[in-house]
Amino acid sequence: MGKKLTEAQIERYQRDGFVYPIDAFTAEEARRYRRAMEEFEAAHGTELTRGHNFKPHLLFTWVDEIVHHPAIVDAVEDVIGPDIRLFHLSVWPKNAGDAAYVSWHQDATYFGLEPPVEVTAWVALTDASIEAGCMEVVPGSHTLGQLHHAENSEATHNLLSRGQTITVDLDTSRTEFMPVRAGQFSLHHTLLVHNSRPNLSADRRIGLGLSYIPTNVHCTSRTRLTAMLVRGTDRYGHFDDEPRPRVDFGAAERAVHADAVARFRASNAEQTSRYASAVR
Ligand SMILES: O=C(O)CCC(=O)C(=O)O
Repeated sequence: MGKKLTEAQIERYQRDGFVYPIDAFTAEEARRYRRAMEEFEAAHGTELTRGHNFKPHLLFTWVDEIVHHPAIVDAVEDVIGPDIRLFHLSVWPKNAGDAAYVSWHQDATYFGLEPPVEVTAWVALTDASIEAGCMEVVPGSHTLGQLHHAENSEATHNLLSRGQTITVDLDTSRTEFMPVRAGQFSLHHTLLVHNSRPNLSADRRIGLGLSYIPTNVHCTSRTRLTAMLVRGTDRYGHFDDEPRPRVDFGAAERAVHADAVARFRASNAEQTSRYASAVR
């Protein structure tokens, strides 16, 4: 038995590369978080979607609260150990009936993490059913290593920033959907092959993808990245510390966020060209 996961859940993560559903908070708390997000979107006339969806834990105290939620961090500790940094965070919203989707990919592709040890907790702020376009995974694909991806910047409905898609033939005859209810989360391995289809339900589907790494993992980019120490100690110093937000969308918070996102995008671009020259 781990801190949060059962032995069977830990084994499932190791064998299949994912585990779900896991309880974090109540549906009422999920509604509170959703309200905070949508009030911000309405006040600023913007949606926290592609282009505006990176690292909001540096801007909003309510996202910071989720990043540190004991149920989530305990489950993460069960699969990557006690010294944990948050490497990245993306918001994944799909409006009711819109065409947004996510193509088949592996998260590791442009992260440049060495060793490639990273787990994403996908936390649902709304029910993410099969109809609403929850994630779909290829069980066991985290053991295939890094697969070839191609970019498609014209795929405007693809929520991935570079429209990257796996190009090798995939056996998708045995996929599994990962539906989760508001307040629940799933965990998936950085090399797990996954996608998600459009939201055909009558409500918006919103999830937060929290990417955690053990502190020994480093990024191979020349750009030095930021990451938040969430639990334990860091004896390695591979990242600059990200401070926790004190107020929502304050001036200091916006400056920290802009710097962290700029560095993340620069690293991503470096990894993209390195990846392209390595695989061609
Ligand atoms: O939210 C989605 O539909 C996809 C999320 C995803 O690809 C991820 O968290 O890695």
